[in-house]
Amino acid sequence: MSEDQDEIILADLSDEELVEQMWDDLYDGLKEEIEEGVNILLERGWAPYRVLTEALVGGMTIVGKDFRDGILFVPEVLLAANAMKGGMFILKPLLAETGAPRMGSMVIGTVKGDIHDIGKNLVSMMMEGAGFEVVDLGINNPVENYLAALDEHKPDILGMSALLTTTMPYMKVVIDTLVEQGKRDDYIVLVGGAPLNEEFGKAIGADAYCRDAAVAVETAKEYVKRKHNQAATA
Ligand code: B1M
Repeated sequence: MSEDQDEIILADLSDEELVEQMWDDLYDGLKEEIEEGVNILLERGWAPYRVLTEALVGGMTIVGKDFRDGILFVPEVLLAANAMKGGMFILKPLLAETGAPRMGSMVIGTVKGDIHDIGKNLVSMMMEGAGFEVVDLGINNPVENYLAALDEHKPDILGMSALLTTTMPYMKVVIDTLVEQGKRDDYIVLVGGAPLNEEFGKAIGADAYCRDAAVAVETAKEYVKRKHNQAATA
């Protein structure tokens, strides 16, 4: 960045200016500045979720547009992702500290061929904050990983993430395998990721498509409640 950038004192900026500066800093992959900005907003009384959505996800949306348009390339986007993760690391314990009662459990992972994990990590963080126990399988998961984790942890929910149009069909491979093995109805299957939509979720046999992490939490709560009610009346 230019020398002007070095002279900016983040703490002197208004909230609005600071958020815009953080979008620039995320774009430039400046992890320390992002961490500083997150801490300043928290000190000013911003709720962790607001910092996450407005300052971090807002910045990543701009990166995504320029990545799509060929203005940014993989190395720059990796730096932006690293800066975003720095900010998320600060927010993670705060989002988890809600003291929410235990709601249920979830195994989640990004599907085979896909290494995008920021959205999945966000979903994991928010689910933990809402009282769910989360087993995160990481990225690039073949069907065998999901099956092994489901057998081991016996969660209420299976969550899958995909960010590429080329990897999202793999979610159907996982669901079809569960059907073949007679295990599909043992789990609530929730799917998410930028290229998905509700129609796709239905077409592959998922219980629900979740647009974002907040929707994932609400959907998970609703389905777990429904499952427990069914068990109680059975
Ligand atoms: Co990637 N990439 N990328 N990338 N990348 C996208 C996805 C893309 C849309 C960019 C673009 O062209 N505009 C495009 C996909 C096009 C398509 O298929 N339609 C793309 C491409 C093409 C690629 C490569 C092929 C580029 C290349 O190599 N030429 C390559 C593929 C690598 C691979 O996976 N095999 C690639 C690589 C990368 C990086 C490694 C550089 C980096 C990932 C770093 C990382 O994740 N650690 C990266 C990034 C950062 C992006 C963008 C810019 C940002 C993704 C992100 O983190 N968003 C992205 C553009 C975009 O999405 N606008 C792009 C922020 C995050 C909070 O949102 O992930 O959508 P999101 O998650 C949301 C919801 O979707 C939902 O909740 C989350 C939180 O609210 N959600 C779930 C997500 N998962 C869920 C699971 C659930 C529920 C909800 O389960 C219950």
